[in-house]
Amino acid sequence: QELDLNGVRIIQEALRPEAQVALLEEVRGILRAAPLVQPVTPSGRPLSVRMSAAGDYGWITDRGGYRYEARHPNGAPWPPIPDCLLELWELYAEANRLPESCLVNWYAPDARMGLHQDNDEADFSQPVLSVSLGDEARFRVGGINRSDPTRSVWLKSGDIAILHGKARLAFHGIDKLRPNSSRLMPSGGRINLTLRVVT
Ligand code: MD3
Ligand code: FE
Repeated sequence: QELDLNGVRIIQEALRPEAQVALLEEVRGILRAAPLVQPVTPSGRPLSVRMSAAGDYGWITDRGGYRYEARHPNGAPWPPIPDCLLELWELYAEANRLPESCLVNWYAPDARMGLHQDNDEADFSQPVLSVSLGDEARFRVGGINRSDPTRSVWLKSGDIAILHGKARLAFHGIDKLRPNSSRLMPSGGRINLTLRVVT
């Protein structure tokens, strides 16, 4: 039920099925106000993951670089972070600040996320909390150097991961999804929510 992967704390089945359904409804509300976009890297390569956000800031990448912005690319402010997510932060993050951003990552069945480091935030002493919904995903985490050995685990719908301490700057990524592995979204795919302190 609880697992440690290179310093990443994983709480399996933290959300019961009913809580997952309720959270999915909140995510649909976020996406009505802030539609998913397919971001491109600064070099112009599209990511396979589509993204949106809630909170004071959302993470953006385009020809202008990687950064946090207070508005959706369409000019609208990001919608607020749902209370149920703030409660999960309170319960699990052991942070001394409130989250300023909830990144919404949408994985179509063939989407991936290459090994990367999250370093666009100003305060690495604050954790990142991630919630997975929908199809299972092979999550890989290494160390603070790209060449460090990695370990991997399947993240399932309702699992929470907390990245704190040394793991906060660990390289990590999503290798692949397991198709039709969850009944939460019958048409498949995966949503990952990450709560972060940004400033
Ligand atoms: C380890 N998301 O949004 S969540 C990301 O499943 C991201 O969408 C993946 O990597 C996803 O940046 C993985 C788990 C996660 C999130 C942030 C981390 C692991 C992390 C930050 C540092 C180390
Ligand atoms: Fe990341």
